[in-house]
Amino acid sequence: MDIYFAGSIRGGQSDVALYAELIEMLDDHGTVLTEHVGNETVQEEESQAGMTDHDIHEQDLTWLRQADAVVAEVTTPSLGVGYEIGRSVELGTPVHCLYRPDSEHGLSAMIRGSDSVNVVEYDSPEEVEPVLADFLSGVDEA
Ligand code: 6IA
Repeated sequence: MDIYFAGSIRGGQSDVALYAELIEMLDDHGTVLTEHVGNETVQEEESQAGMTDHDIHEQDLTWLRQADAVVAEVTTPSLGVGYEIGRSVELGTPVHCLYRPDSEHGLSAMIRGSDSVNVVEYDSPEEVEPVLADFLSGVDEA
């Protein structure tokens, strides 16, 4: 199963270590297409590789079309993550959003209010592991 993990990059990388933990967890259930989201130096690496914003957008859309499931950590607000969630909904890909309610940022009504998006509130990665396992086994059986 191909899993697209979405997490903030230019929106702010203060949760990057948590993204890396979640990606490691998701690796047990399939192939994570977007492991770079958990890498603190992604911005330097991709500009060194000569990738333009257009290249990044096209590559990410190719992966979104390929993905069987999308998991988005939405606690740090990110335009890119919101856009990816919207595109996934249009593609009909199942989406789980993970949100930590103790955050200083409220969750957008466009995410919490969408019938096509599941929002899971959690405090620690250990707590969310069984929820992700359930979600992904449901996708696998569909
Ligand atoms: O608006 P944001 O940057 O916070 O959007 C983050 C989301 O957009 C992530 O879930 C990624 O899937 C996608 N994304 C944004 N930037 C990149 C990127 N490199 N590489 C791959 N996916 C990305 C940025 C490097 C650039 C500064 C040269």
